[in-house]
Amino acid sequence: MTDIKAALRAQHIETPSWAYGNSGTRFKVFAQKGVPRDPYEKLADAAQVHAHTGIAPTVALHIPWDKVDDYADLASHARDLGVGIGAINSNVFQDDDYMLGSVTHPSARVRRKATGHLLECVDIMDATGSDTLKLWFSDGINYPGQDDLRARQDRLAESLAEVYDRLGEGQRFLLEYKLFEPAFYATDVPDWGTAYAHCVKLGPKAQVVVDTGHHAPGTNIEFIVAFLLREGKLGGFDFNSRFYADDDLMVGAADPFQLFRIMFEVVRGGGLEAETGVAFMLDQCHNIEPKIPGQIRSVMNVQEATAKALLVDREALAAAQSEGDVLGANAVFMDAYNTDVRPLLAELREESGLAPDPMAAYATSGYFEKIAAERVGGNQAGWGA
Ligand code: LRH
Ligand code: MN
Repeated sequence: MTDIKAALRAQHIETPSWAYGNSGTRFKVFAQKGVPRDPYEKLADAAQVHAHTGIAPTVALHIPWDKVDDYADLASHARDLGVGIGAINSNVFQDDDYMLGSVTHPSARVRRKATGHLLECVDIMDATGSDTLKLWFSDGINYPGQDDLRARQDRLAESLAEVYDRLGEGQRFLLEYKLFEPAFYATDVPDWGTAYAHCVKLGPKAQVVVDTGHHAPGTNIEFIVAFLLREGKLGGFDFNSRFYADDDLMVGAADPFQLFRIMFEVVRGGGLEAETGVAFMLDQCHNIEPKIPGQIRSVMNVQEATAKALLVDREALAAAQSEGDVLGANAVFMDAYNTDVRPLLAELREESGLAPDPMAAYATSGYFEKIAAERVGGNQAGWGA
């Protein structure tokens, strides 16, 4: 049990700055009380998640949603709050110039502009001390014939190579794939294979990020995780859950068993080891639920799935598997999944000087009442879409 506790204490989950702002769908973005008005306040809210869970020490930024005059000052503000700046997310999906694509656009001017933004994000990494750039491209087409699928891959590869060459010592980028939306016929980075192929061509500083909401229904995501880990190309996760499409709901909320199966392949593949460098990031939107408790619950969902994955009796599983004992092997797997790990995690938190129940601790902390009273006026943060 000691190793399991050590692995759980070493767990590191990164929360996204945009989860603390207002979000919604094309139908409505609902405003909530106490929502931050700037990246400084977003960091303060993220620090609450770390304060109560103990395992969320970094925050991913999204540019320009988190644009500030002085990124070094923002990073020192984070340190004062007891957190750090994590991945820098580029945004080449919210400018009118990008209607037909960004780095894949037919126009060289638009491609230049988009690649320029990606390079600016590396400058921001230098200023914040971040080692990870996360690249998601909304690029795609809506109608067959609208553009040349192969030419768009050439354009994408050219831009990625330029960004790759700009990366400094210890820096990397993670290429994110997504099956569809906002493009509804062909997306230029639609699946893990496309992302993987581009990353293999580029080199060791390019890895793949698995957003758990970006697959076709029925996709075996844990297989993709096992494969990418084996190839040393799993750079990280954008954790969330979905019932239908890219719903960005709380990770583990829609399918906790899938999250367990994913975390088992992470554990089995050495993905929890720090040196493997897998970034466990949340990428969610709390459209109707309170933001900070939503993040705390999400961190706890990943922690619970990880604890269950660590409890799988690997020897018994390997023995049953080698004997072809189908039901025996499945039973070993399910025993771990059906184990209530909440007492273990409550004990672990108390041993780390934290309250056993982070949700209750936050609810009685008075923090929400404080920000709801203080954060009046100004523009609440959001996606700015
Ligand atoms: C795209 C995505 C990407 C982010 C955005 C917030 O759907 O998953 O990771 O840039 O959400
Ligand atoms: Mn994502």
